[in-house]
Amino acid sequence: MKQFPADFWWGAATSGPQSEGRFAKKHANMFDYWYEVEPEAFYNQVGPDTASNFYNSFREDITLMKEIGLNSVRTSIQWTRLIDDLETNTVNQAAVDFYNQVIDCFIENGIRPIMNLHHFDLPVELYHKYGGWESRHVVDLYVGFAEQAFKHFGDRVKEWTTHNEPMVVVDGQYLYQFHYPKLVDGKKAVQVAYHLNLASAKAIAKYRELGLDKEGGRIGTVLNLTPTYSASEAPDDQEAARFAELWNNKMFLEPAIYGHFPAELENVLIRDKVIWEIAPEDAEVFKNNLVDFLGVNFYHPNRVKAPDIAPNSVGEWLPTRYYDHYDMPGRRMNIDKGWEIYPEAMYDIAINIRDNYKNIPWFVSENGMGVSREERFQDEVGQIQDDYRIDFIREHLEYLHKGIEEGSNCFGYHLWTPIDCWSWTNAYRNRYGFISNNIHTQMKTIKKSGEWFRAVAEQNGLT
Ligand code: BGP
Repeated sequence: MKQFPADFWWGAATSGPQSEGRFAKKHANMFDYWYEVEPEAFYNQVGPDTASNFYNSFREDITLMKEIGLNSVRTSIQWTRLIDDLETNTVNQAAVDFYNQVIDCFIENGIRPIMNLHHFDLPVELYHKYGGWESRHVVDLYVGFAEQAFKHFGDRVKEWTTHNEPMVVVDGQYLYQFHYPKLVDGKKAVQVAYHLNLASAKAIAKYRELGLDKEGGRIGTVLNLTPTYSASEAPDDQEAARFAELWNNKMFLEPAIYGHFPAELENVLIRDKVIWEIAPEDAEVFKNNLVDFLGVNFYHPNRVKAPDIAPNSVGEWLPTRYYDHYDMPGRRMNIDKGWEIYPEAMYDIAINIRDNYKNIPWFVSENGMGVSREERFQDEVGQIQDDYRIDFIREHLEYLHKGIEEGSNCFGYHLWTPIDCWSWTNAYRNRYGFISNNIHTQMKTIKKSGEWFRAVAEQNGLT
């Protein structure tokens, strides 16, 4: 038996925009809007309007989550739902009532609610008016939203996270065109990365100003800590990996945990004339507002090699002038999603945090396997026999366990996701849940992995 630490979080994660549906929501977020103007950008033209209907079915959904043994669940509070006036940050009473009921329902069912504040769901008005995260003003508006969330729900929600995968906003919106508005603008990308970091630090400051940390509350952030592996030992590949690690991971990790940006990264950005604009007081804000804990989303490793082009041979500044992706021959793949499967990385992450990031308390805030057309794995009574998911989770937990045994301070594991939910442009193509969701009938059924996970949670370990 591989035993996990006492009080280990066995859970799953979702987000407001991916589960609730747009019901009774006053504002549109970036995705709501994008779907309105370009529905064909979404798989099968399925948008976020219904999602998994959590707004209407949260009681039944939470009962199912309890049934599969989850002791903790992360979701997010939607800025576009909670706030009525985006400039003055007045709250919407129906939203306050809704989130109160959700939080109370989780607690009544013995599930610890972890609330995130921003999961790619900026109000689109703030993009159109100010350029969204390009603007310092939007940082302050976000802190105002965070303050309202803390004030209304901080008495019962004891763990908060400021962002989910902020790097995806930088990549998707400003570099690689997979999220609206699909820009390619390195300079803006750099500024947005800075502001997202600043927003996190300022929200943490607000949390502490309200004294919620003194009432047993903790605040952190969720990063997609995708470890970088170099294609070879050759110096130019090693150099590429070094920059990829700085750009993709350390740009968010170091401010969160050390209160400043990596000097090496700043030097490159200065040299390339794309360095962010700052205000003199920011350094203190970063220094004084470190995270209490870290959430780590891990799906696949990032393998890189030296780029084919010379860094100075291209016009527009893009971080990929310093590295290229590398498809390792013989790698194990989840073909449906197109991601490499590499559970060993779980151990590497654990040791990296132990040795380089103060051994800060952390949890796996997302891990999972997206599989399409899962109906093909239904048995005669209609239950999805997702043995591949069980194997996937087990292997990742084994490597995580090894890291914990060697002293890494990990306190939980959350699968993406409790109930199959809507996922950005992929909509419902890839299913990740312990519980399946028929999007035509909204009928929800526990998969084999849900039953398996319940046993793991009960035993607090793997047999
Ligand atoms: C993560 C996001 C989640 C979820 C997941 C699966 O990066 O934090 O919100 O979407 O990826 O992604 P997809 O459905 O695109 O396979």
